[in-house]
Amino acid sequence: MNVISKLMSDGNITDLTDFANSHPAIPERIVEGRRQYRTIWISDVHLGTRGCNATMLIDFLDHVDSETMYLVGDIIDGWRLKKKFYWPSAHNDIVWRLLKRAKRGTRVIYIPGNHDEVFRQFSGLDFGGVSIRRQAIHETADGRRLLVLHGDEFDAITLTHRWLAHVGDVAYEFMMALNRWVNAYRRFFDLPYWSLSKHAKAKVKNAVEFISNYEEVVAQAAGSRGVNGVVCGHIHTAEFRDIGGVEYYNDGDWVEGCTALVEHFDGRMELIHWADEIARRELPDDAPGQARAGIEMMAA
Ligand SMILES: [Mn+2]
Repeated sequence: MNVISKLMSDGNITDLTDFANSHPAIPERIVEGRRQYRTIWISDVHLGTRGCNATMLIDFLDHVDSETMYLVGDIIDGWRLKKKFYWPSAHNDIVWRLLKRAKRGTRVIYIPGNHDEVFRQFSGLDFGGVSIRRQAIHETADGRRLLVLHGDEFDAITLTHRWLAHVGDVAYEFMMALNRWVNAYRRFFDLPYWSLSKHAKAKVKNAVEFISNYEEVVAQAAGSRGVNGVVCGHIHTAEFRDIGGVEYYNDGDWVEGCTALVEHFDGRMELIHWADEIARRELPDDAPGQARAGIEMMAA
């Protein structure tokens, strides 16, 4: 079943339980001893676009498990789907994997973003074991309270729209296409995945200013609500830093960065860069330390 054409044609969301009972095109990998986390946060997957790194996300989902999983928005890119329908079976397989873990008992909380805002109208409801919320408060194992939201709420203040309009949709698309070419080339020569715009963003002064301004505004808003920290996505820049006593976490994206935020069972938080994890996994166990360090540098 193609879950997205079903949703778009008759909006029948109740069939999702049946969908979780069907079979994915890419079979789930049987990984012995999946990594266990207390909580996992992912966002900005942008299913329905060519930019989405579905292969990497499927690999991630088949290697990890958690008691709770937050989908922090822009999981499905409704904007682009409306313009041009693009839905490869790998994207269906991701939805299947997410619904499957809800069915297996993971508490899945979906906080729609601006690209999947069509789901915001279902806030407060539960479908196929997935709770849809506008935002959430997460309590860590050691009792810290974290506000979880997508983050587009702050666009008006941080002028994201103006910044994005300036950079332009077309330029971004071009960059993503270039990113795919660079990485196809790198794969051919057995080089690890490398994010083009991650490097470009770090070089462009305006982008750096915009990002730090955004982070401060979000942290300040969270602080005024009396929580210890905030988890968001939206700007595709994974980060963890203390801003005026408020923990700011951004779980990044699965377009280029391929990152997830996790909470360990003792409440410790960690940002996981999945491309690095794959590079590490593919290294033979007896590889000399120097080669290992080299790969980590390239993947950084
Ligand atoms: Mn967004």
